[in-house]
Amino acid sequence: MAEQHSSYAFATRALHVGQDSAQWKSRAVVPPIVMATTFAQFEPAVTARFEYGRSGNPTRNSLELCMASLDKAKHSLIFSSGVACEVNITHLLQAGGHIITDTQVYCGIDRYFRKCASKFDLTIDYVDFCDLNQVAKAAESNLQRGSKSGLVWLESPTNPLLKVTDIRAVTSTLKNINPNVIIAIDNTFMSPYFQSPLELGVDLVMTSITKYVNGHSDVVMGSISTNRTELYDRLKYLQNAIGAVPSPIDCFMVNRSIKTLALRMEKHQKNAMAVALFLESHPLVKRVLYLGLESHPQHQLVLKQCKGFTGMIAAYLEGTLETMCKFLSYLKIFTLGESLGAVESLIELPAIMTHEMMGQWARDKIGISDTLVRISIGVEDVDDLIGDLDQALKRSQPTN
Ligand code: P1T
Repeated sequence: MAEQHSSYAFATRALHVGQDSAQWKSRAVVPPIVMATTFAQFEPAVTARFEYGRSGNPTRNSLELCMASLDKAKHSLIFSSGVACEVNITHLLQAGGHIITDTQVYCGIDRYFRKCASKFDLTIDYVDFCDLNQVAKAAESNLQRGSKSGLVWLESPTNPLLKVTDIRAVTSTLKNINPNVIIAIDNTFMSPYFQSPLELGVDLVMTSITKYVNGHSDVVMGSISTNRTELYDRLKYLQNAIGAVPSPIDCFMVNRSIKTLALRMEKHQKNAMAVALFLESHPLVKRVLYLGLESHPQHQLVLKQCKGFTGMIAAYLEGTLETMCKFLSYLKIFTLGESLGAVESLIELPAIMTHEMMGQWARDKIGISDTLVRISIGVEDVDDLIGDLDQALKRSQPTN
């Protein structure tokens, strides 16, 4: 399938776009792993297509075409991690530039903004993207500073508390105030299967491919998709200049995984819905956050702007940090570990694992307490998952 935006549906595009066997002399049905770091030129500066592995690679190109199609974008670039995408996007700014992001932005993204980008005299405003007045105020202060090309970094839903931004409302508020502002969104939790932010006014969609898109806990990678060719050209230049490119083997792995993205996302969601309902009715669970539950504060917004609820759950349990540690140690199927979006179910305690680096004060401010667990629901048999959670909850009670 040569064209990126065929009339075919998601699952068909995931299987075929960029994977066309006619592009290879061998007519290989699977994109080959092209390990060459350099490509022979016909004469000086006359190439078949690729010249050097940092600036482009055939195995990577297959994935870029596929990811662009799934994100409904003209262009996509694949990087060596999700964070590498953030670094390259931040390099679109001039020194002295201005970033607006959410108070709940994933701390691994915020670490680069706060600890590294700030060294280049970039300032960061934290707002609650659910409050359009705050958004407008930050955009105006960005303009007053003379910063014409500020960057806005959205994340919806957020990691780990699943706060949802009204993407259309925020992008139109921002663009009305400053049409030059660059709006990027972290689409990692939804994947292109459940959310298409380019249709909602966003300029750049970043995805940590490490999570759902690869989905097998064996590749670290990221992508940026866009319909704005001038931003794509600048990012392609930056990618080559900065050098954070993935290996062809990793691209091969994701070319393979992406074919089952639709299947996996459906199963993640189905399992997660059942687990969320189980947890919500469990006496030892104080509160469950899941996009598919009517009790989620932004469930209606999710129905409006997303195509599904994904596989991520956050839950506040009864007890203390000690109870949580016991509960986690009793689980048999769930793997205690960082990361998410994998075929195997993962569970973690953000306060002392993924979000420890935020510090207690910042965690308390947004509600990441010691008794919050984050669960990434995999594609196992759901009765086994529920049974495992049930036995571990019962055993971890203080009376036992
Ligand atoms: O790990 P990397 O591919 O660089 O992606 C970073 C990243 C970006 N955005 C979101 C929403 C993320 O969750 C992550 C990575 N997160 C974890 C490793 C985690 O356990 O939350």
